[in-house]
Amino acid sequence: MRIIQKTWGELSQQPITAFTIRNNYGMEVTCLNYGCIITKIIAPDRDGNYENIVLGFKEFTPYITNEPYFGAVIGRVAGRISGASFELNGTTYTLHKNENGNHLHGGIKGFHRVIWDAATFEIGDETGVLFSYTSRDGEEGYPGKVDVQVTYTLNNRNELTIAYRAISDRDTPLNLTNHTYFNLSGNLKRDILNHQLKIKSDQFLELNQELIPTGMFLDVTDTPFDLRAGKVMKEGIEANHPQIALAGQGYDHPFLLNAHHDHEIILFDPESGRMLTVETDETGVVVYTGNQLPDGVDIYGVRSRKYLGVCLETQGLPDAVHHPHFPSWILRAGEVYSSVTRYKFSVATKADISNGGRNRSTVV
Ligand code: G6D
Repeated sequence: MRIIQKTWGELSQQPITAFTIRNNYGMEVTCLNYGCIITKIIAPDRDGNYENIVLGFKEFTPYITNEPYFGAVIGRVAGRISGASFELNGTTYTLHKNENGNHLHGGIKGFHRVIWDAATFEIGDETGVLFSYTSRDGEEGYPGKVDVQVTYTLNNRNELTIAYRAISDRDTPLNLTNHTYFNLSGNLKRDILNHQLKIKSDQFLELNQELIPTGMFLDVTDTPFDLRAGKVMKEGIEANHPQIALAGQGYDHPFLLNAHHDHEIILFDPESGRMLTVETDETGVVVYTGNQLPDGVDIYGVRSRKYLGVCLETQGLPDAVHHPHFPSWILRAGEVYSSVTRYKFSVATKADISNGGRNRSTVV
């Protein structure tokens, strides 16, 4: 297991460093001290071919604005906050409006667009980077000074763990996620339409025209959102359903998870055999199938287009500050915010997703 770091760019006279963590079997994760952005994940297919399985840019400059939020940690609050304002402890706070008068993904200069301190570590067979950042009181309109830590850890079982930890000196909203787009075909040979996705979820959130939860939990039964037995993405994306249409003909929806750390989210590409199992302690996961990916942008030499990648953004339910019946993500002063999401990369030799990839194996 080893970690290599190199200067990959510069911003505001500060070096941007790329950290490449490589385990004993050839799997690699590359990430930046800017936005904690994951720029590459190199993982094997069923024939042992090690290829990149995430969307990103081949140089730093486009990451400075990063409209698609490729690979980034999102905060203070993932998702949209309706009207870019909320009330807390009798005070109304106004946030930066960066989409249709609403606040999206932490605002104009959210966590995806700041430079984090970084420290590498090797503990046993675990190697990683500890990113830390202090969000000042009033940043993007939020109350409180918040000390945030995000740790990326890779082990020799081809597992990438993202651990989030934060503490604030005042009550403040906090709902963190990672916005990596996965494409298990390898080097973006194909889009994700033939990927299969399985999620242990009986309910999803209805969205309004601005893609903000209405507050209604909808039963997935007999809808394209029933992913409990696994579904080919193309089947769901092409379904005739108002919520699929509203999101730009695809998924962009929060799912309420029935289970935690129990193979609750499985993404599988039958052609390459690559399987990604995501386990989390978070309440939900936003599935976004890249419906709004811009055309023609260079993504590692491939022209970007709809459905080139799928995001599995584990997080609290979006816009919870305006829905008292959603689990709250108000971080109380002095309390510790702690969340873990684990990404397990394997190959399914014979299985398909319906039996949860029980035949899966790691090429290690
Ligand atoms: C679009 O609605 C989607 C979001 O869910 C996504 O995070 C963003 O593009 C990158 O706004």
